[in-house]
Amino acid sequence: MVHFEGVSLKSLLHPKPAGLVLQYGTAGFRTTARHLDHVMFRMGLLAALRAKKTMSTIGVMVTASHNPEEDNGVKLIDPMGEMVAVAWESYATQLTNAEQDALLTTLKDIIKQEAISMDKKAMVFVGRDTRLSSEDLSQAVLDGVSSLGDHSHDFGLVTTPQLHYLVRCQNTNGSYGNASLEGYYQKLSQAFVQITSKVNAVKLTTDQSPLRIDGANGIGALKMREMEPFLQQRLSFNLYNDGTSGRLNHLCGADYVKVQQRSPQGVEMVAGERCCSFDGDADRIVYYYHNPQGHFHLLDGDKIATLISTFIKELLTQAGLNLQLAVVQTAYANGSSTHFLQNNMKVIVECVKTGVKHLHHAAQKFDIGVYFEANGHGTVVFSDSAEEQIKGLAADPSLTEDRKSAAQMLEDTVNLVNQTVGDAISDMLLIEAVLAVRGLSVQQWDKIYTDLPNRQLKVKVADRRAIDTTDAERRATSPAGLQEAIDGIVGKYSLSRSFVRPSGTEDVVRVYAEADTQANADCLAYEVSLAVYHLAGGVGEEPKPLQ
Ligand code: G16
Repeated sequence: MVHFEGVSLKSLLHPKPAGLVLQYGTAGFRTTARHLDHVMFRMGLLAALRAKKTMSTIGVMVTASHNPEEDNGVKLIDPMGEMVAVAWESYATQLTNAEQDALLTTLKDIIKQEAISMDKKAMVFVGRDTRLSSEDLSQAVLDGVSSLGDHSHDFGLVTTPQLHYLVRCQNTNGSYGNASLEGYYQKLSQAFVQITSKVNAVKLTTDQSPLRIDGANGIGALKMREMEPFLQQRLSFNLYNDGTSGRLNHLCGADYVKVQQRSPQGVEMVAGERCCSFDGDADRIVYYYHNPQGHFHLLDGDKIATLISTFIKELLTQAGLNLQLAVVQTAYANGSSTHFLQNNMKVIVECVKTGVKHLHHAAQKFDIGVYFEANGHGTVVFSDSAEEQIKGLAADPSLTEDRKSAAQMLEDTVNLVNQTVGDAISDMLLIEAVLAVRGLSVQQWDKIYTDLPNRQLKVKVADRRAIDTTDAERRATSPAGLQEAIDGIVGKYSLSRSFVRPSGTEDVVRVYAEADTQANADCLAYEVSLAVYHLAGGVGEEPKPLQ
């Protein structure tokens, strides 16, 4: 029996600021941490309901990922480790925005609509990032779960993808791995050691310098330190921005490096040597290096998707496995990457809306779906049948050495990948393994294709919901006249493309532009920003041309 009066009483300890309305965004709720206590309590309630409904363990991660330190947020994790089902996002919004006196009615409505049996106890896994506000906020989640009489396990400081992994392990009786951090480190390290142990024979030609890892002053560096002993010295790396001094995501981290197109502060750059940056909760990664002239070169999610899908495609051919491989991107994917994947690699490419939840589901339609957002958020998903075929082949004693070694490397790749969600640590290990096996330096990887110059900007508007989009966010349907204005501006530049969309994690409109030269991409982005500012209710200073 649930004592709803108890829920009501406990909720008074996590009061909702009257009138505050929040929207479930690209990856959950995200705003200033001051406004999130009631949201966390209520997400604890919702996670418990979801756990009862699915009769599985559900995850709640307290993080605002790439946002500044003063923000926070929450991501809900479904039984197989994926983002919570879209249908439940509206329940999350209803529950979050219900005024205090309507909370119980809203809760009971959800229970009724979903026909949830309240008899059985549920289990919720909770994790948090390193933000100062995260400890109290995760306590609010735990309060929400316990107020319904349900159980929780607090994993404390974890990366977002680690919590996704733990949830999946728990719900698959260990067949995906052991539901512990040690299990995570062991699974990934073992696969990495297996793949790279074959490398000496293949002749290692990749640059021998240690990998420089920028931890964004977040959780990633902490977890790399924990993982280091498991890697058996197969990966030489140095950690920077490890959270011991600088501010989270400030002038560092994957988002800063990608958007600013420059190396982070605090990382010692040596020409030709490879570096990578995680974001605040370690679910994104980008690589980069400086050339001998000191110019910055970025290898973003598109380059990562190309490297990984080429590797898998070659292994499939070598193993003689006929599996359908596809790459899923968003509108932010550089035009050159899409062109290369479709025309040179001849793989299926799909474009979907921003948000890993969209990419993940699109990728699941194929035997092997490689999905990456340009910002470095992505992974690979293998269908059950693909996994079975790979495992079966790897164990087939009648195979030639060549086919057997390809099948075994595919099997190790399956184990190295965190299939639940984009994972900076798992992606990094896979990239390092591919570079080692293929004997590629970061410069050789970079040369696979040349990015079109591009620029991303943000515009502040009174209400970002004024912008609506269609065609996987590539065209704006409102406000009136905006798309026509963008078309007119784009028409003035060569090899150009631009789109705008409301961010689901920050209170801004995002502008993306690409063109034949950096100067043109910058002008295009500026002109489109100006159109957004004037047609969509810009606030504050008018956008200025880039220097
Ligand atoms: C989240 C999502 C990503 C998305 C990013 C930016 O990343 O998980 O899929 O690309 O936000 O979204 P938006 O452009 O809507 O602000 P993270 O790493 O911040 O959780």
